[in-house]
Amino acid sequence: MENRELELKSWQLRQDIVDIIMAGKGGHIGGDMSVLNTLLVLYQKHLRITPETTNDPNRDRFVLSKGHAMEAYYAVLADCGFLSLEDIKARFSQFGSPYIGHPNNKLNGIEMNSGSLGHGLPVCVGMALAGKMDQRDYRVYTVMGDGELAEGSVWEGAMSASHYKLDNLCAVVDRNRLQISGTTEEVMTQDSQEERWAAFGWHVLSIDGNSIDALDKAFTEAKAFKGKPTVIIANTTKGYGSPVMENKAGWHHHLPNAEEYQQITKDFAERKAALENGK
Ligand SMILES: Cc1ncc(C[n+]2csc(CCOP(=O)(O)OP(=O)(O)O)c2C)c(N)n1
Ligand SMILES: [Mg+2]
Repeated sequence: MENRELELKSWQLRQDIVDIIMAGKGGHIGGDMSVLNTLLVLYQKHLRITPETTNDPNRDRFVLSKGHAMEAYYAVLADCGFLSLEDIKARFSQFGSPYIGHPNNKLNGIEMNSGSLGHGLPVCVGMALAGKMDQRDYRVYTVMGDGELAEGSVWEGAMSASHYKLDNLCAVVDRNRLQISGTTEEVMTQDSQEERWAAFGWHVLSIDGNSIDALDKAFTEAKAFKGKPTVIIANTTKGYGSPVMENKAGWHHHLPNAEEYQQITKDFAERKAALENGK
């Protein structure tokens, strides 16, 4: 699929995310919006996995380490045919439903349960190392939040990945500069993530993480780079897509009211129309 088509699709998927959240009466809307384009580009253009190959030992592996962004992951999995959007909307967050607010590996296409932050990268290091030992050519991807990087286990994983020269591993940091209770710089200083990952022996790419073209290029570069794992620092906007929610810590987890819902829907439709009109 061409990147321009993906741009258009992303506005539809943003609406799907908001509709899932409305149906379930709440969700992690801010981090869904910042990570959506990363998931979309990965699933549509780079990850070698289909709904029919989720148990194939040669499949690429993906772990959403910032598991709270599940509504964005549902929208992408449904778009790629792993799950049914209608079914998700009908049962999201209901008692006994498999469609919970974090990744559930009983669902087709979900590699690992997550939600407790700090676990995705260490597990992916194991998967990538196993791939090398078994001489398989699959690749392993994970996406972390920037607040998540306060977890010590992330850095244990980071140092093992470079020690074992896991160039089949690519981590993305959703650098939206907010976490649950404020800015990352207030809660736990982070700058510069680029320097920190380089010091841990990683190949570092720092990009505009809202841009589909930039994400596509970065995943291509990561694949070609040999000898070190790659981290993509995706500089994003929490709540991306509507000023109602952009860069607002209070929208980390939120249920839009009727007025907010209308405005967000209108903003998405306008952004999509502007793209279609070539603006
Ligand atoms: C181990 C652990 N501690 C605390 C939480 C609660 N929690 C859920 S989301 C979140 C903030 C995460 O911020 P960030 O990683 O920046 O995510 P994003 O901004 O992308 O939503 C926290 C603290 C958790 N899920 N796991
Ligand atoms: Mg964040």
